[in-house]
Amino acid sequence: MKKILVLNGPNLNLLGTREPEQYGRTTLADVEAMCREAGERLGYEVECFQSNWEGALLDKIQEYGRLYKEGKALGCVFNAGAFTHTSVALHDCIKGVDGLPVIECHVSNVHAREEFRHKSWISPVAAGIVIGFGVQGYLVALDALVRTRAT
Ligand code: CA2
Repeated sequence: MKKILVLNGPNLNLLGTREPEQYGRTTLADVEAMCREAGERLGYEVECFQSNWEGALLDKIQEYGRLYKEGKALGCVFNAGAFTHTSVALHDCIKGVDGLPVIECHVSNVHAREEFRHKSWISPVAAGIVIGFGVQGYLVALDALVRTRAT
């Protein structure tokens, strides 16, 4: 069974615990369970990983770049959190893994928020973008990945 990575960046471990008006009340554990279930229904093994450390996110994307080349992974759904707006390293990494489809996902509509959230270093190297549908966006992104990339 091919793998799909659901990757979450800084502070997303706090999902559902604070700022419910912005991010809702669903916890990251709930989101991860929803993604695993949806993946299974679609015929994929979903691996979920969250880190507050940029380097750990880079390592995980590189690992999936290798799995993708070996035909063992389909792609990645990635909410890079605030690193979205700052990280040239994540941009370079996604570009560098050469082919691994990465769907950028955001819980909130970043374009309806502060101007510093309008810039994304991930968007130019993403296969697609899902923004502003709350935590349901992760499922939309998974579905889109499978619909467009399944072989
Ligand atoms: O809307 C999104 O998914 C974001 O990626 C969430 C990030 C934010 O920096 C991005 O601009 C948009 C924030 C991660 C969640 O941070 C929380 C902080 C407190 C309580 C709950 C979540």
